[in-house]
Amino acid sequence: MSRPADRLRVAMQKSGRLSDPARNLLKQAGFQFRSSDKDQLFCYGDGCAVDLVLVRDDDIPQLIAENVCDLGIVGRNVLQEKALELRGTAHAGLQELMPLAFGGCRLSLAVPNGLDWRGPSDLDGRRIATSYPELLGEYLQQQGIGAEIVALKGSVEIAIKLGKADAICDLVSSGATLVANGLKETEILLQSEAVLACQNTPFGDGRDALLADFLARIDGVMKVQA
Ligand code: PRT
Ligand code: ZN
Repeated sequence: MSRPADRLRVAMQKSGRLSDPARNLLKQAGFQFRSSDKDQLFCYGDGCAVDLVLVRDDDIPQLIAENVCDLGIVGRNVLQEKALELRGTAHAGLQELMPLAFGGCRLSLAVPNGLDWRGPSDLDGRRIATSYPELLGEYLQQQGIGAEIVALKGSVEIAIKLGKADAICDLVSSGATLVANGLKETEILLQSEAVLACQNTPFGDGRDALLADFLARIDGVMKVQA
């Protein structure tokens, strides 16, 4: 896709927890869209210079890092995990522009209910299953804990029952999933919510003014809701 400098391309989740609130936010900010194809993966701005790309949330940071999209609406958990993964590469430089006050959750450590928890150092020499190996790795390093990270794409909460891990590091919102799996939350690594993400350098073309207008409109909606 060629990149016109007079339009902003925003990546957001196609379907999932963040899709409806993200769409509502853009609607309230006065942006309207029409789909270009039956899969509705690309939506053109209707009377505005903002277009949407609808993808899996995990792909959003990379699309921004590679300049395929200018902005993204994504969980801080996904953004920070990818930013750590891209550290030191040609695609480093992702940043959070604005928290959006929906999609709230936390990335936490959890252990079996029966385990007597004294503190993070209890994890020394243990195996921890997670879909966030970078964030967990950084935490373990900061805490000086030598634990093995078992990276899993999903179903992290059953890793202990399956004998693959002694603890997990996963997203928690109500805590019901932990309770259902006989686990207790012990440490919070990251408080997360949906955020606006972009690169940490100006575009250097017409998109800088479009971004300023976009942010002002989103900020206006956030202030009304606060
Ligand atoms: O298909 P795609 O890859 O786009 O979607 P996805 O399935 O990866 O993501 P999705 O829609 O589940 O979540 C998108 C984002 O929503 C996450 O990256 C978080 O930023 C945010 N979010 C908020 C959550 C939760 N709350 C949440 N509770 N994401 C996941 N969960 C899961 C958690 O992983 C665990 O399995 O819900 C379970 C725990 O919930 P409780 O309420 O039982 O504690
Ligand atoms: Zn995902």
